[in-house]
Amino acid sequence: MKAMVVRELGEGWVPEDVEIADPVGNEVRVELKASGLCGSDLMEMRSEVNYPPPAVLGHEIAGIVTAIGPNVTQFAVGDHVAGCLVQFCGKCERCLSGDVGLCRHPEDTLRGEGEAPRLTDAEGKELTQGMALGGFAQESLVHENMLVKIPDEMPFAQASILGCGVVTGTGAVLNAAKVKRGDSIVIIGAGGVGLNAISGAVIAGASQIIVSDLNEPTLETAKKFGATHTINSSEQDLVAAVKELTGGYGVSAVFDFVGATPTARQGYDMLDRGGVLYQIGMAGPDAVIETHNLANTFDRKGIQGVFMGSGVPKRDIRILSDLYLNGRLNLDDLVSAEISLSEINEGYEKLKDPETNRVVITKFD
Ligand code: CXF
Ligand code: ZN
Repeated sequence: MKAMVVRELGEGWVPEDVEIADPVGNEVRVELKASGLCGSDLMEMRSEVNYPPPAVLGHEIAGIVTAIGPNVTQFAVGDHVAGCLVQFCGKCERCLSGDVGLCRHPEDTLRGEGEAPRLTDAEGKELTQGMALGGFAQESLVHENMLVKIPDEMPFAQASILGCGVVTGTGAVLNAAKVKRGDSIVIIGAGGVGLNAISGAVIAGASQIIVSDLNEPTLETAKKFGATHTINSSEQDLVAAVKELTGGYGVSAVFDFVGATPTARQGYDMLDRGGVLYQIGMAGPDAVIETHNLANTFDRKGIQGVFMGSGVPKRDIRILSDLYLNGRLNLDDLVSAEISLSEINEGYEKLKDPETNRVVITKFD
């Protein structure tokens, strides 16, 4: 099959002929119909920490099941599926209590030492499968725990983005913070992930959905998704503006999709008593803020990290598909461009434009 491979760190993607194995155990082979370009793959392309080259990256996938391993119970050939990078065993105490994102044995979704690799290059050498999905290719071989059946009516491009940006943004609001009707919240950063937090807040019935960003076109898109107030933080003092909009109190939840020290600081400082700052954006080890004991105790303020929406992707992706099909979740405006597999490098260039939310591969020839 054709795949776009990262051969050298930071050198982008090159087309190659790649061998994909037949499914064993609980593996499912999927003919890809859509694969989204996420910022994390760009980060991984430049870093050898998690998925050293040569590697097939790509982790926002949707497609059709073409083969199943002998132990697969949840899928049949012909099923339409979407993927999610959360790896979970389904058997440990964390999984059994529903917190699959904190699974004790995520490696159970991979092939073991000594087993033939899932992906090999033309010389028979192993290729790293990015995030256990390897979506920048014509096909993907995935553990069934990382797939969700989606309705046949669900368009593949929209389905592919559910498993990363959409579960992450909506899940922060609906799973982690459990925003309620009437709440006042702030979303910092309204890119392809933050926009989904706006959708989540609309679904939850929040009264004030205050969105801050540095880009005017992004703030216009935020309004389209349901922001009730927008603040350009390059022009205004964000904390003062939020306090003014909330009668001086501040908000019960702030969702920081940037995660840098200045946004975390602002986020914490605009919390109402009892409020929580949810950190979703990953800004690296230098992003640190100081909090004070009396604010955390007397004022009951806090900080909570959120990863991949802190939910159950298999449940959440189904719910999100239904919401989309019933006209209650805007995915169409997230898909800013559809490209072919060979255009990944250009696709990432396009993503730099603040008016581009998500770019999705939908042509695989
Ligand atoms: C990522 C964030 C960085 C670690 C891997 C998962 N989430 C989505 O792209
Ligand atoms: Zn992603």
